Amino acid sequence: MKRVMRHVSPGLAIGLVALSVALGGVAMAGGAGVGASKAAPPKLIYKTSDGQVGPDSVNGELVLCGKGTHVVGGGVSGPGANTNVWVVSSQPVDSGDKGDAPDDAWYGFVDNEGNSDASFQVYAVCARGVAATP
Ligand SMILES: [Ca+2]
Repeated sequence: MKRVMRHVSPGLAIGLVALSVALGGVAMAGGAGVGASKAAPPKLIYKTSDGQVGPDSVNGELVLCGKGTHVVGGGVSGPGANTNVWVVSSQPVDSGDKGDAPDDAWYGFVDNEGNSDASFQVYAVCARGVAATP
């Protein structure tokens, strides 16, 4: 598998979430114009899942957004001091809702090349009140 990021710090993971939320806000704001309805702003819901990965192993965590919501951002946070854990994948995915758009969950996958157990967290920022486009 191809490595996407190296040594992800909690600050970077939070930054990725913030960027995703910001971009989502731009996309939502771009849809509003003259004559747009005064619908309530989307409600953001933050979800996390804790994972463990053993030495010389890989593991992933899936965070589901839930019915009636869409994923608008997410990220992975690893052990900051453990430089042997790599984020392999951090992405929105489809997880069995209607349709196959990758819009209802966030998946994070890590590779531990060290010789001790490590923990990681996967975050999903979900929104109610937004429509997904294919
Ligand atoms: Ca989906």
